[in-house]
Amino acid sequence: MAPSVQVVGFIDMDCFYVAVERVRDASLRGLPCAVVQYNTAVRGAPDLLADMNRIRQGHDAMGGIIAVSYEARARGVTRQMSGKEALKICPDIKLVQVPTGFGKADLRIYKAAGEEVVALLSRRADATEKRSVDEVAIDITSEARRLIRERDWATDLLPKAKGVSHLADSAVSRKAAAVSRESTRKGHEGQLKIQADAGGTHDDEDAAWEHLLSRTTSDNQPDPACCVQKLLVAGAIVIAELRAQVKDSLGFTCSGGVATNKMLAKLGCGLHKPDQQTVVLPHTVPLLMRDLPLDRLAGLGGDFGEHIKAAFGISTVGELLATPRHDVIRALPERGEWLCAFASGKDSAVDPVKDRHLTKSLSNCKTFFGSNRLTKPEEVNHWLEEFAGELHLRYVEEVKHHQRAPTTLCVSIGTGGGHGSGPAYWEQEQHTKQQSIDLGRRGTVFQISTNAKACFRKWHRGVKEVPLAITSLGLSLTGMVQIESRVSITSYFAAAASVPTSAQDSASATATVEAVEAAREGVVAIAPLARKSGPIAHFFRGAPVKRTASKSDLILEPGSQIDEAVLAELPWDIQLEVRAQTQRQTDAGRESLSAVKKPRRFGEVRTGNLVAKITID
Ligand code: DCP
Ligand code: MG
Repeated sequence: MAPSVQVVGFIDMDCFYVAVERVRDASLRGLPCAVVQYNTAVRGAPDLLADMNRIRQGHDAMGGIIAVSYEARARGVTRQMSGKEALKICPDIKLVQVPTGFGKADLRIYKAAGEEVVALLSRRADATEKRSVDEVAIDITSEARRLIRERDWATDLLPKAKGVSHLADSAVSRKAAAVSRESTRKGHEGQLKIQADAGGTHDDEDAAWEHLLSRTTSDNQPDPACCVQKLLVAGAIVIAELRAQVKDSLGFTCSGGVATNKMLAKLGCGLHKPDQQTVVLPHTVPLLMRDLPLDRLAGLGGDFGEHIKAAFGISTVGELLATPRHDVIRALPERGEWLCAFASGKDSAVDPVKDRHLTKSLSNCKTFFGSNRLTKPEEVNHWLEEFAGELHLRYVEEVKHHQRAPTTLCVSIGTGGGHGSGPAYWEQEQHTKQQSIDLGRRGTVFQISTNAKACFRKWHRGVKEVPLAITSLGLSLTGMVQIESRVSITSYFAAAASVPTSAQDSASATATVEAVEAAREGVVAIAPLARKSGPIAHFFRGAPVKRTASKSDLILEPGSQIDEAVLAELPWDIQLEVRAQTQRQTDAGRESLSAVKKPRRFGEVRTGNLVAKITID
C-alpha cells in the first residue's frame, strides 16, 4: 500500500485572536467582533493587561484591526480597517484591544492558546510542525494507516469522511483557489462571496464522492492511486476527530486540509472556512492549481514571485505550467526545475512535515517610521530594555514549560524606508548583530538587556559618523537548548534574595526563573499590589496569582513541622526537598516547633514598592 505516501493534515484556526478573546469572555460569542491593535499614537498610555476590560468604543477604537470574526466579515469588516471604520459599517461590533505591555502589544495569550492547540494535535501525529501562531502541519500517515486497518472502508470510513469533509474536486473549491492573495487577506471575504455566488450547492462534490466509492470498492486489485485516495480519506477522519477535540477541549474552531504534502494541504485548508475541512485528492490537483494566483504559493508572494510574473508575463500557476519548461529553466537555472515541480504540486518538491512543536526563537520588534525614528542611542537602549523585559517573561515560560533556554541573542536594526507612501516606504536596510548568551534557567532581564545594548553599541561604533535614524528595531533570543528541569527549594530562597531592593533601572531587576515560576505556580501571594512599572512589576501584575490570604498561616522555620495539606500542594520535587530538609534538621537533634499558627512564609521578592511574598496558600 503506497509505502512512501505521506498523509499531511493542515490546520488553520478560525479568526484566531477573536476566538481566544471569546474563550476568555463568553459574552462575545456569536456577535460581530474584532481584535484591534493598540493605538500607537497614544504615547505613554498605561498598559492594558490581559485580564482587564479591553473592549473599546468610539474614539478609543483607533487601532487597526488584526482579526475579524466571521459575523463581522459578513457585514463587510476587513482586517485593513481601523476600529473606527469598522464601527461605521457595523455599529454593534465588539472591538477588543490586544493586551499591551512594555509599550507594545503583548501577544502572550494568543501564543499560549496556539501552543495548546499544537500540543493537542501532536497526540496523534508522527510529526507536528508549528507554522505560525495559528497554523500547524501534521504528518498523520500512521493514524490514517491504522484507521484503514481497523475500520471498514465502505460502511464506515468513506461515509463518515463524506459527512465531515469537502473534496477539492468541486466548482466551489476551484473558485476559492482562484481568489487573489489580496482578497484572501481581506478577511477571506472572497471565499464567502464565492460560496454565495455558487449558491452554496456542492452537487458536483456528491458526484465526486460517489465516483470515489465506486473506484475504491469495485476494484479487486486496487491500484496504487486508490490506496493513496483511501489514505487521504482516512486522514480526513483523523483531522475531523482532532478538530472536534480542539473545539471540545479548548473552545476554538479551526479549518483543515488533507493532502499528500504541506503545500497542497494548506491550499485545501483555505478552500472552505470556517469550521470546515477539505481533502485534496491527487487527481484533482491540476484543475485546482490551474487558476491559482502564483503569489498564493508559499515563497512566491514576494520578490521571487514578482520576478517570475514579470519574466514570463504570467499571473497564475496554470500559465506557469503552460510555459515551455526549458524557457523556465533557462530563465531560472538554479530554481526552474524545482519551481515547475512545486507548481505541479509534486510531493518531491515540498519538504516533509518537520517535527517542530516549539518556536525556534523568541523575538520582539517594533517600527519607528516618520517622526518616531530613533535618533539617539538612549532611545535605542530604552527600547532594548523594554524588549528585554518582555522576552524575559517568554524565556521564563520556555524554561518552565519546555525546559529550553536560548543561547544566542540577536539585535536587528532597520534604517531607511518609512518615507511617504509607495514602495520606498518599505525600502529598509537591515543590519544584525548577534552574540552568545548564557541564560540557563536563571537568566535575568539585566543579562538580556546588557547583551542587547552591547550588540547595538558594536553596530553603532561602525556607523558613528552617520546620524542615527533607526526605523525598526528587533531583539531575538535563538539557539534553544534543553536544560535541566529540576528545581531546588533552596533556589526559591536564593531567588528571593537575589532580587535587588531598588529598581531605579527597571532592566536591572534580576528576578530569576525560580521566583517567577513560584509566582506562576500559584504558591505566591503578592502584597501590596504592584504600582511600579518595569519588567518585574509587569510580570507580577500579569501573573495569575492569588492575593494575600487573610487566613493565619504557619511559618516554615528551622525545625518547623510541616503541614501535610500545605505540602501536598507543592510540586512533588519540592515536597521531597522540604521533607529532606526537615529530616536533616531532626537528625541534627533540633527541637521541632509544634504547629503554632503564624503567617507561613517561604521568601520575599522585593523590587521598588513591589513586594512578592512567596507563601503557601
Ligand atoms: N494576525 C495579525 N496581523 C495580521 C494577520 C494576522 O496580528 N496582519 C494575527 C491575528 C489572527 C492570527 O494572526 O487572528 C492568525 O492569522 P490568520 O491569517 O490565520 O487569520 P485569522 O485566524 O484571524 O482568520 P482565518 O479564520 O481567516 O484564518
Ligand atoms: Mg487563522
